[in-house]
Amino acid sequence: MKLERTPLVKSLERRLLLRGTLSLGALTLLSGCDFSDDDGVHRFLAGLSRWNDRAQAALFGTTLAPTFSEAQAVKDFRYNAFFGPEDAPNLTPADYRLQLSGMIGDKRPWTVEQLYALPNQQSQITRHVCVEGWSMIGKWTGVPLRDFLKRVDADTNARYVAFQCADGYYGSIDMASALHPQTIMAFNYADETLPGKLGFPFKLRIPTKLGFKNPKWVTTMYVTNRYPGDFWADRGYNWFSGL
Ligand SMILES: Nc1nc2c(c(=O)[nH]1)N[C@H]1C(S)=C(S)[C@@H](COP(=O)(O)O)O[C@H]1N2
Ligand SMILES: [Mo]
Repeated sequence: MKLERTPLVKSLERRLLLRGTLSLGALTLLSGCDFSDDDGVHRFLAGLSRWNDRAQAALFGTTLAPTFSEAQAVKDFRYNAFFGPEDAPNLTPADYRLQLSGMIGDKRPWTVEQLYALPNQQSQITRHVCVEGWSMIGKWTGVPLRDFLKRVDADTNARYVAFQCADGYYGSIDMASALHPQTIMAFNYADETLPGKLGFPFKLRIPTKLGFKNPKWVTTMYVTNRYPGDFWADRGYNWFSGL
């Protein structure tokens, strides 16, 4: 098949390559669509948008988690961890430091005060879904992880961003999920400082993923190309667990 390299074809191919997923040639084989002209590409895109959002996410990485109104958010959010609330870590600002390691240019540790002073903090009212069979809508506020990664000069071409927590929990996400606009380091819940049981001084809030992919009490963040492991994925759950 001959590929006409029209601007539309070029832009689609660029997106596919950026996502590191498929070449247009491979997509042609998979979809059976003819991309030899703009008409073919348009037909494919129209079919795709009728098909499902997940496929678009794979292609364009722009799937947003649904958002809700203030009235739908609960004030007292449910606690969950692999232990009871009485054993939840109680991190104190005087002693806390967020440690950075791996493929990060500026590895200076962060105090709570420095984290909480970060600019461009954003609120989201989203649904947290736990695999154990409950979900809840809440309001979290914090800084986009992608802002923070840029600020500390993280290598955003690396594959993973990983987290270690004060309770021994650990997790990791792919770089595309880390750079997603709704992935935030959440410092507040319901307009108040994040309470101890919900992860003080911060939790990763990733509304495009299941609850267990939202680590609380984060003490170390690192960037790596080597699979870092993940508490629940290492116990049989799907590692990606998201949109
Ligand atoms: N450090 C840490 N983070 C964690 C967990 C945990 O046990 N330890 N549990 C995960 C799971 S399974 C869920 S559902 C959510 C619960 O967050 P919540 O207490 O804010 O509801 O935290 C996630 N993050
Ligand atoms: Mo969960």
